[in-house]
Amino acid sequence: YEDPLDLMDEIDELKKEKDATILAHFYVDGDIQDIADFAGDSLKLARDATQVETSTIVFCGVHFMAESAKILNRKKRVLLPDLNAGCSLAESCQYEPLKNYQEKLRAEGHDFLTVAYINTTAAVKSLCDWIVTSGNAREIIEKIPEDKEILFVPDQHLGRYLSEVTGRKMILWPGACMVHEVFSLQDLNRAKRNNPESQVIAHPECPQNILEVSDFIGGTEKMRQYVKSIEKPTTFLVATEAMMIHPLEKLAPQHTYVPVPGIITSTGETCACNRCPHMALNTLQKIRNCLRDGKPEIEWQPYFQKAYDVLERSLLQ
Ligand code: CIZ
Repeated sequence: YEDPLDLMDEIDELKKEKDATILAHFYVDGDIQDIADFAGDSLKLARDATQVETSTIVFCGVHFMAESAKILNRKKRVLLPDLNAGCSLAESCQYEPLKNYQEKLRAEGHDFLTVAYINTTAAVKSLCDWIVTSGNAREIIEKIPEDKEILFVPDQHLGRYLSEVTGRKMILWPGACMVHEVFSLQDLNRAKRNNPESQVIAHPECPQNILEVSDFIGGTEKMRQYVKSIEKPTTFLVATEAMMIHPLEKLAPQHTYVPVPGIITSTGETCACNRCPHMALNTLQKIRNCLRDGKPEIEWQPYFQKAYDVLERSLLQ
């Protein structure tokens, strides 16, 4: 066991010594978000990464995020505290099956553009025309010419939601996020009943039945803006990764936040199934170790150049 406060001091020292900047996603532990130089969603962090002046970036998030930071900053050393921090969505859509599916669609006469959620590998990004995040998806889809069909990968729930709000028909890849997929309508309805007057804020990666009973739908940054815009103390039932409550509490402490499903056990304990096991692999100890040892590192790969073109056009212009 190592004292978290000692680890934080050590990380501060190592950051200076190794010329490093720490970026942390809203889904990692609150302690890590607090010691980070930048915290945010993947859109903001991809942009922040391009402003970093130090020679090293430590990306506290999951693999595709650190990979995107490397792609956008080829000359920097990008470290990920645990290389096993993957993503169920990225996993669900691999390079070969997507390439084959695109070829099949073309052979059938479809005239389409491929839009990928950022939760994909660099190899998959290199097959796509646009990359979107929950923060800019609508804006990018609205720019796509009406005469083109859209193949949306890999999140079927986000794709269905975007198709509904933009009015664009989409061919959907059958992927889903392991965290958002498991919220149960019954648990949510129980939480609503136990918290009268509450509002449900849900991530668009949730299935349709959850979105249908939600008062606000948006990615993590949009959730922050929404709770901040409400002055009256309110109880929010939060249907996304449970660590998101940390930045919400910091930004708008007048409210009460209940994770969904946050009250399902009879003993009053919260359920751990709304934590992403990959994001949870980021710990203070591993951050200290990766700063100290200079690894694990995301190495530049030849196919990153094609992924750079699409990422740069989609997120930075
Ligand atoms: O875009 C991101 O960072 C993810 C994975 C969720 C969100 O809405 O911020």
